[in-house]
Amino acid sequence: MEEFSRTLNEYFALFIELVSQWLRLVAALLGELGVPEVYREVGAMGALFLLVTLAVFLFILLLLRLGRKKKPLETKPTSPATMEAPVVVEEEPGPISPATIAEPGIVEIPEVMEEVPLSLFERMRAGLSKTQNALVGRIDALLRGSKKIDADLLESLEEILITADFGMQTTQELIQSLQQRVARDDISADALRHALQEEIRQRLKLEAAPLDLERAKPFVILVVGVNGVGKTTTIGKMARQFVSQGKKVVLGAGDTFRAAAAEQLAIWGERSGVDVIRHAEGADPAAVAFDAARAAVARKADILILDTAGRLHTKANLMEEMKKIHRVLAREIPDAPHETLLVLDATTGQNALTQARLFKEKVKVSGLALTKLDGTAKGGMVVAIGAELGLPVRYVGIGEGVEDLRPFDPDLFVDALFQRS
Ligand SMILES: Nc1nc2c(ncn2[C@@H]2O[C@H](COP(=O)(O)OP(=O)(O)OP(=O)(O)O)[C@@H](O)[C@H]2O)c(=O)[nH]1
Ligand SMILES: [Mg+2]
Repeated sequence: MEEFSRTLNEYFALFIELVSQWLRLVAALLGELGVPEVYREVGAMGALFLLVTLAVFLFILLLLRLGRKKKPLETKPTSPATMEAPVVVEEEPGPISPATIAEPGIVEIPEVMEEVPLSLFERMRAGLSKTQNALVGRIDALLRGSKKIDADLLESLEEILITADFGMQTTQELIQSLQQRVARDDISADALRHALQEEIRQRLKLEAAPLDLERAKPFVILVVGVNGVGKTTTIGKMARQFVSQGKKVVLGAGDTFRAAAAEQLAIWGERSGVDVIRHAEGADPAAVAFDAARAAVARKADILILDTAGRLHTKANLMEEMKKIHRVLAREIPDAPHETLLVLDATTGQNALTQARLFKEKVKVSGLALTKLDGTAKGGMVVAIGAELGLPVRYVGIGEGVEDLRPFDPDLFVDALFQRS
């Protein structure tokens, strides 16, 4: 301790010596410059003060620069909330109420997702996690707990399939084919699991023609469905994906029922750099279809996607309106619409199946988009809908990001669903 205070004293004396030398030096310099003696000491003190201030300033600057270099690590987004918040603020256009817009900020999520790249398979798995838990999780628990593959086990399996919304018809078909296999051979639990997986896969592989966008130019997609199923959002995501594939896209805001609907589509259009043809609220949707078809031809678009107002299949006048849109499109572009895409909300389970059946009776639906699969444990309806209606599932929605609308791939779907964690 004594030694320490001695060293401190020495340093202090050295410091005083340095300061007085500095003062003497500067005073002498000022004398050389002809400064009167009374001012020399003050001048030397002032110069010292300036020097110390400069040194402190440079030190602070250095600290700030070091701090800024470290910043990216500290501000790395850690939760979806922190990632989304600034985007919503930037993107949301003033006059539109958030309630009417399909969460505009969400469209930026894929940019965030790119930082943590997920493979298609992982993305599909994540999107199907609720169904996976409720279906495959329960099936695995059942098979683990059973010593024998017998009628009781198949009955429990049947109940699980019904709960996951495979529907009565599809469930019974699946159980019957499993019963036949069990009757034929003495199969193991693993073989039964595999057999079910393959039966499901087979039912998803319909013979329907794939969505061939090259078949016509412009290829016209008419999007229909009841309120709130995700039509406009699906169109926005499709447009963005098509544009990124180098296609020229035109959108038609055929939902003239609400002013905000055209606005919602216009925002998606703006984001993807796509032209949106729109009329005033309350205008005839067939007139929008007409103008959109003309614009798509004139602008040499590859794809025209037409949005429509959500409608109940039970409302005869609305269904008539749809037929008129069909007629107008066909008159302007040969064979248009080339695809009538019925959008269904997967969270509504068997209700969606009923909707599809009724829509199909009224308009020539050629394909389905099943949205919100991420929000339901009833993913079995994907199988039921394909199998019972013979309609191909073109797209599935497994989240709110642009990349979460996926062209439907039966193999990827079944593998993701049955993958053991
Ligand atoms: N989680 C999830 N949400 C989705 C998905 N697809 C659409 N949505 C949400 O569903 C809501 C309704 O979507 P819209 O596109 O406005 O539905 P719409 O069918 O156009 O509705 P109307 O124009 O009123 O008939 C929005 O909040 C979307 O973000 C999906 O795959 N997953
Ligand atoms: Mg809409």
